[in-house]
Amino acid sequence: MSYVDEIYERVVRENRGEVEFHQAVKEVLESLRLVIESKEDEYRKIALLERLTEPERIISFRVPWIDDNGQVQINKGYRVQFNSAIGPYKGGLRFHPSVNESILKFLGFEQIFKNSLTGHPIGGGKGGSNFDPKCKSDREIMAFCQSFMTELYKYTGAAQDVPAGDIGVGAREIGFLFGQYKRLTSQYEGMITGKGLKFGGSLVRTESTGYGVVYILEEMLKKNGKELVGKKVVISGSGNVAIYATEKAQQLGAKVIALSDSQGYIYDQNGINLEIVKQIKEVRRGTIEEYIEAVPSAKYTAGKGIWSIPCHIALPCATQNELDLEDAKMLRGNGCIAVAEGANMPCTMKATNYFQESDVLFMPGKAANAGGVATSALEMSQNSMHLYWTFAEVEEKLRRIMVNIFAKAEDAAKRYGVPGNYVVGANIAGFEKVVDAMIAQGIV
Ligand code: NDP
Ligand code: 2IT
Repeated sequence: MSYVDEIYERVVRENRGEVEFHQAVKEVLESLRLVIESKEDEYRKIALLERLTEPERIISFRVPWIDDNGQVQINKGYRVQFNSAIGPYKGGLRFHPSVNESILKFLGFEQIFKNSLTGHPIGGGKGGSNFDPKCKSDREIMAFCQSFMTELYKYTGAAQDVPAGDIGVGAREIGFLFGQYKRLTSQYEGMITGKGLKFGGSLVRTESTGYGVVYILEEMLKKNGKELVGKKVVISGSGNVAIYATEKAQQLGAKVIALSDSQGYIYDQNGINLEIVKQIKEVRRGTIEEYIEAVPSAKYTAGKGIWSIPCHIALPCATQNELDLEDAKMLRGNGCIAVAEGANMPCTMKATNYFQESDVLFMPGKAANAGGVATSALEMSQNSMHLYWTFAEVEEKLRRIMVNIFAKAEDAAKRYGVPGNYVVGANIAGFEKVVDAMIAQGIV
């Protein structure tokens, strides 16, 4: 049996029921097959893939907190420290009821290669809790964050593990988490990113993931003789990534006609009014349905179905496995020419394969959404130098990083004889650096 198949079977056997983790490993290993088969004996001898697919450490802990009724609540907290070959563990924290070890292992595994692609010295990690921040008061959020950090601080630090936001974790939560870390350690250091601008945060970090998605999309279109101007874009989600992908797409001349949330989606044929969405989602923490109160000509539909809206470009920016084969066929049938994944693993493997087989330009999440963590790395640099760059400086660095990631993915795909396959290209380019570092550091 080939080394790739053997390792996939081992991962399934030893991580029972962890379907998201299996899926992420399969997607990466399948696209690395060519590289791995060329060095199979060498890699087998040093158990390279066994080590790469086993987290260095998983921390799991109890998070007790008291709600506004005086009732004690208990949640599960985790940090998956997956791989530190090229730098301290780096990756977000997700607060969502669905969070479990499988989801955090898939995210941590993806993060290794994504972080490598950015060109910055950051390893891969991810963490979070099954805590649901929806409908909680600010005091409840603070109580939860303080309790969560009271365990997590033992394992984090600027040179050790640097968390950030993800689903359900934004500026408010990062502020509370940072405040508690400082209180427990008496250290004012860049141990978390996405901080407020008045206490160590970087300009552009809020916008960076969404902006980065559109920068790399634009580069992919350009290199394939197409352009973004005038294109109709459908974006799923209406959180941090979706909002700033919308903003940059609009700035660059595209027309965003639909957004969604976990309850349903809106279609506005005149183009989304983003200020209204920001008011609803960033200020009031409401639902996307409220958009039609402000824009009665727009249409709201409850439930799934956003991918049935005809568009030229689709940007899934909500969550994993939100776009399946049927959705992919519908998009292609309606004239979609390009897809870039703002979320982590939003397209199922069948959908991804379908896009590639039917010549829809496809940029995978680990390249397309790497602008967020790349800007986190810029925040870490600014923190350690005790200085701040301007908005324009950080944005230009982000743009260049995204163009560079495109070039790396394009180059690796060409080197391995699959030009235009940015899934294979991004995985190989991310993998090569991590593997060289792991080999150089011996058996650890
Ligand atoms: P937010 O919490 O800001 O927004 C998430 C959005 O997706 C919301 O609109 C939410 O709806 C919707 N959503 C969440 N879960 C589900 C679900 N199970 N089904 C349907 N819709 C859902 O998160 P982000 O924007 O930060 O993250 C979105 C994606 O981008 C995630 O996959 C994340 O891992 C990825 N990502 C984030 C980065 C960042 O810097 N923030 C960086 C790189 C990737 P509702 O409002 O109803 O909850
Ligand atoms: O998935 C991701 O890359 C993130 N949620 C951002 C991680 C980070 O450390 O900025």
